[in-house]
Order: sequence, then C-alpha cells, then structure tokens
Amino acid sequence: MTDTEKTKVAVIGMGYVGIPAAALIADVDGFDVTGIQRRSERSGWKIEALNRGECPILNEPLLPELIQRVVLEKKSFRITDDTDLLKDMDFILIDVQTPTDKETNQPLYRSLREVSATVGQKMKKGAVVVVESTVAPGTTEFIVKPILEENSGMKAGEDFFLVFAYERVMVGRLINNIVNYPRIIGGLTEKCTEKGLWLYKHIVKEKLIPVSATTAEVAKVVENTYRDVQIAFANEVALACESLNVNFNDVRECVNSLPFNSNAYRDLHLPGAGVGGHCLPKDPWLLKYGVDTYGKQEVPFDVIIKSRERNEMMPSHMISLSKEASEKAGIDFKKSKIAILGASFIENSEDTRNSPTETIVKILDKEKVAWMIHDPLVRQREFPYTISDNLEEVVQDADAILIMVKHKEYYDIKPAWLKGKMKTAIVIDGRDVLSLDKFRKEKFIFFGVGKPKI
Ligand code: SAJ
Repeated sequence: MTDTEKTKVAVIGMGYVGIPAAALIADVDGFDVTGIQRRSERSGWKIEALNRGECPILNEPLLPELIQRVVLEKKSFRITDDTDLLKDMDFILIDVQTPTDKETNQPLYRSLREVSATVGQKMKKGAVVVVESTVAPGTTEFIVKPILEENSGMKAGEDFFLVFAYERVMVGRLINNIVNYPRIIGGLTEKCTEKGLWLYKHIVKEKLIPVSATTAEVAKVVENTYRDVQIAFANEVALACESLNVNFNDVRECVNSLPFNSNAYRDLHLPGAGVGGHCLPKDPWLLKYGVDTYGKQEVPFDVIIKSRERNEMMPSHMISLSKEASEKAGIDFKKSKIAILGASFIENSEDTRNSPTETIVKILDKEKVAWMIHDPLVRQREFPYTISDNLEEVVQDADAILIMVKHKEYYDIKPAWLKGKMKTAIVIDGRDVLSLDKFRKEKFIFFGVGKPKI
C-alpha cells in the first residue's frame, strides 16, 4: 500500500492516553500515525525519547515493544511538535490533559481550547476530530465544536466530523484496556459516530457502543464518579469499623459473599489512605460543572460532593490515627519523625497525580512535624517533595510509619526488621498491607484504616 493510500492519523498529547492510542493505531496495516507533542518543560523530552523508540512510561506491559516496532521497524509512528502536519490528517485525536482547578474544581480548558483552535486552523475538509480526553458533559458540543467551526470556517457534521470517544486506560494496563474494554463512540451526528466506529474497530477487540457525544461525556464522568462514591462508602464503613473495633475486611467478606451473579450482589470496595489519580478526584466535579453550565435545571449533587469530601479527608484520618498512636506510646507527636511509605497515587506505579501523600506532607509541614518519604518507583522530578528509594534509610529512627500505597515491596516488611530500625514502634497501615496480629504480637502499636484499635 503506498503512503498516500494509508489512513493518516494525528494524536495530540503524548501522555498516558495519547501514546498507547497512537502506537496501537500505528501497528495496524494501512495506518500512518503522527504524534504531536509541544516542547513543554514537563513533556518536551518525550519527543526525542519516543523517536528513539523508547517508552516514556515505566512499567507498562506490551508498550515498550509496541513503540519499538512501530517507530523503528514499521516506521508508521513518529513524533513532532510541528502542528502544520495536521493539514494532511484524516483523523485527529485530541488527548491533552484536562485538569480541574484545585480550589474551584472548575475544568481548566486552556490546552483543550488552544489545541482545538490549532486543529481548526489546520485540518482539511472531511477530517474526523476525536476528543479522547475526559471533559465535562456539554464540552464537545458547546466548546470544541464552535472553536473548530470558527477556526476552519467549516460546518461540523458536514465539512468535518466530531466525535467524543473517551479512554478507559489505567496505569499498568494502558494497552490492555484500550484493546479489551468496550469503547463508547459519541458522535455529534450519526455520520460522525459512523466515522468514529470505523476508526476504533481497527484497535478495539471488544464491542463498540454508538451514542451521542453528550451521552458519552456523561457516561465517562459517571463511570469514575460511581467509583469515587463506592470508595467513599467503603471509607465511611471503615471509620464505623474502627469505632466499633471490628475489622473492615471481615465485614467486607460477609457483605460481598452475596452471590455475584444474582441481582442481590454487593461489591463493597476497599477503604484507604485516600483517593488519588487523574480521574476520580476530578470527574465528579466535571459532572457537576457540566450540569451547572449546560443543564436545564439545578441538581444538588449531595451524594457526590459528600463522597468527594469523605475521600479527601482520608489522609487527615491517617494523621489522626498517628496522633492517637503517639499518645498511646507516650511520645510527643510534634517531636516525632514520620516515615511515609509511598508517594504514587496507586500501587506499583510511578504516577503521582493527585497523590494523597502530598496532602499528608502538607498537614505535617503545617504542624512542623519531621517526615521522610519512601517510594521505589516515583522519579524525583515528578514529585515536589524529597523522596528516597532507600527504605532502610527512611524508617531508620522513625517513630511511626504511614503506609500510603500498597507497593509490592511493603508486603515483605517484617516486624523484627522494622523494630530494629525504628525509635518508636508505631505502624499506621492505610492500605491493609501488613498483618495487624503479627505486628501487635511484636508489641507494635498498629492502627489502620478499617482496623480495630484493640
Ligand atoms: N482506591 C481506593 N479503594 C478502592 C479502589 C481505589 O481507595 O477500592 C484508590 C486508589 O488507591 C487510588 C484511587 O482510588 O488512589 C484511584 O484508584 P483507581 O483504581 O480508580 O485507579 P485510576 O484512577 O487509574 O482509575 C482508572 C479509572 N479508569 C478510567 O478513568 C478510564 C477507573 O474508572 C477504573 O475503574 C480504574 O482505572 C480501573 O480499575 O481500571
């Protein structure tokens, strides 16, 4: 097949979403993919790294070999900061970050607006623009569409096509989730949806679900809001268990014993030291913003907002447990040294976005309590606080350890090893990693989220 006959695809934003999507499409015969990445401080280095066939994301099964194959062997994927190339593209995927303001929880669409304007200026007639980034319901129709039309002078649905097809990736399973999860294809019009279905049938092995763009936008944020509420519920139950001196795990085993394949099934989630990541802390606010901005009537969102607040308070619950343990040990919390285990937002990953550990450090700094952080994977340049990958050094002379992430290394920590290093034997387990019985038998003061105090 000659180069001209190939379907040309641009993917804008070489992040957790854009890189696997681009590499998978480039691996399909008949497709040629250009990754577009601006030379920003944080991510500009990825352009050269990817063009050398390197994978900028750690610990991603399948991704390194896939990138090598499409960049170095097939030469069907190259990365650039040159947006002029957008003019030749049949499909343009917008995979830029869509963060929310930490104070107002409003979406920050600067990147999305800038990229949409550039795409509008450059795209050719008949191009299919696909937004994969998570946005508030209403954004595709009321923000992206007008910007594309104004900058191109073309009409959406006729001269070009617009689709919202959100990603469902998760660090550690980026390729798996794109290929093996059903994909929602939300077109602005039926014709737009058809265009989206054509593209994704080449990389998605599971079913494709055609809906309207706004339906897809609601589904996306609801998927994560649902999980956030589920986790908040588990956190609230965990607090009740601590208060009643029962073990959350026992309660969860009972509750989830209802048969899974019946309508009576329950899926009580896991409580923990907090809810981080790029999805759950922001998507509930995107749902609210979409309804507040484009909805026809008010929705109070009590359940969703209370759940968000519950999850946000879990790091401070870890601190309260640590204070209670210090009192029990007869030491002055203010003069103690806290070893924080885990800086990433999720186990066995270096991803630190919205990490609950950042909240812990802010609280300790405010109370002028000394701390050290251990993480086996997080690169220092990705985290604003000093991290060590030397566990022994971090726990040495510590009065308490706070387990914030269930990295696999932490399951091997032995009471005797820890006791020999720590000044005071306090463990606050935020992720149900260590055995309460084993450590209490070795005279540790052991508290944990959802754990009985006695
Ligand atoms: N967490 C809990 N209790 C739980 C599950 C998670 O406290 O029962 C915490 C984690 O420690 C983490 C945060 O919540 O700090 C988020 O964890 P997550 O498992 O939801 O990981 P994410 O944020 O990568 O979630 C993504 C989401 N997928 C997309 O946005 C496409 C989420 O909807 C998926 O359910 C999840 O991946 C997945 O399991 O694939």
